Amino acid sequence: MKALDGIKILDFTHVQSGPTCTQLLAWFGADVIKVERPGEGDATRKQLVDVPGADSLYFTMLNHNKRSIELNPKTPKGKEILTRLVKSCDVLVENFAPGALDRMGFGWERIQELNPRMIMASVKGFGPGKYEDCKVYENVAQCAGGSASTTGFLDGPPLVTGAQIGDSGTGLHLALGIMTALFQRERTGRGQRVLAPMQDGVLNLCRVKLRDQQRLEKGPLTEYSQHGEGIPFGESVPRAGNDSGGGQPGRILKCKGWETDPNAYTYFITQAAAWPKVCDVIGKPEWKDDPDFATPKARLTRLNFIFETIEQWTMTKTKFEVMEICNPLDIPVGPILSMKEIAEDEGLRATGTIVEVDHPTRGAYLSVGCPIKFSDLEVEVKRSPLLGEHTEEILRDVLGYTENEIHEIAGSGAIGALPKAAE
Ligand code: CAO
Repeated sequence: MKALDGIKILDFTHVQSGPTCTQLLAWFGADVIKVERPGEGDATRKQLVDVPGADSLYFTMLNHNKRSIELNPKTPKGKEILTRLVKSCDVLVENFAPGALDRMGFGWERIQELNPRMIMASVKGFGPGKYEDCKVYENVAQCAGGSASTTGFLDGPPLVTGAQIGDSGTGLHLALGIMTALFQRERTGRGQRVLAPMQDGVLNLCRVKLRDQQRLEKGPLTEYSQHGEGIPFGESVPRAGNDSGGGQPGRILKCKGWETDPNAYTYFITQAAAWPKVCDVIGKPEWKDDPDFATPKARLTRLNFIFETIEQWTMTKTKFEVMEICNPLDIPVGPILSMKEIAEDEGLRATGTIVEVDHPTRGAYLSVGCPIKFSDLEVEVKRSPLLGEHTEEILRDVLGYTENEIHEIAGSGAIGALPKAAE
């Protein structure tokens, strides 16, 4: 028994934002039917290819546990099939460019007519307004949502982050919106539209920076290191390097081996409660009673000097030794883990967050499993579908077409050639 058993998702998503959302729903037990353009499929199948002829990791890592149907809803027969799918599914999820679904003849009004219980969930780059018609990718969302202007160093240009907060972040927002709409439908019997604009999702994740924007209007942001360096603030929240975003000062510090290992660093937080232990560990017990260092307020103007001194200590230890020494003392630190270290991490493998998945054309590959853990819901990560692998099965078992009708459909151009059975 899975939480979303019996829920059918008509998955019109592609690239990253939408597929992350429907992958989560599939992990929670929904039957996710991914509709793909005949002969081509989701463009990511052929992007960043590492094994010639096989679906790319970009595709496989975002489309686990789904079924794939090849379908062109722009043909008359394709429209008939899509109409039947809309009538038999609970949620339609899409992240096409604005207007694409309307051009197919399946806008919100038509969907409601066909199935008033349907939830229609969309990712778009922007919400209603002057940019609503724009096509948007990850980095555009990071820039328009306030992330890039607040990421990077004070003396450098805006930076985008490696975490896909615009795509995967918005996919998460949309999944929460869908679950909420499903819950509401239990009470009202009605479906509704759910929209997760990428700009809004990124801004939601940058909430603390809008907090700081308003604080800045009242005076300098004293916890930002530029304050201690005597650099005046401008009108907007500045880029703050690796400063901690909260009230507990923190920095990334070099560890043993940093000269050759680009990831021999630790994040080190000087949480007020742990300060006396920090002083002992780094060999500065006298700082505990020194008025220049004893209080958080006194430390604020000396953060650069304090962290330089702590770094003299961290440079004598590996990032893992820093963790082993500081953790028992409740000093919050964290090693900078490389993707190689994460891929090999036994703990993440044991919890199923890193999983090895087998695939008929590409062989075994690593993926990120479900990052949310439940006590009463087991998530099994199954490989992504081959293009059109389930076309016949869906036409027959979900929509009730007969074998003869399926062969007729195959000749109509609505589904392309009938796929071979997959392993
Ligand atoms: N059969 C036939 N046609 C299909 C089809 C199918 N199964 N699936 C899609 N198409 C058609 C669409 O109808 C559309 O045609 P028209 O423009 O003629 O109406 C066409 O394919 C292209 O769709 P698109 O504009 O969505 O795709 P794109 O590659 O040009 O743009 C993207 C990609 C991501 C920029 C755009 O979809 C977008 O802005 N989406 C919303 C924001 C978003 O999700 N961005 C994140 C992207 S990364 O996660």
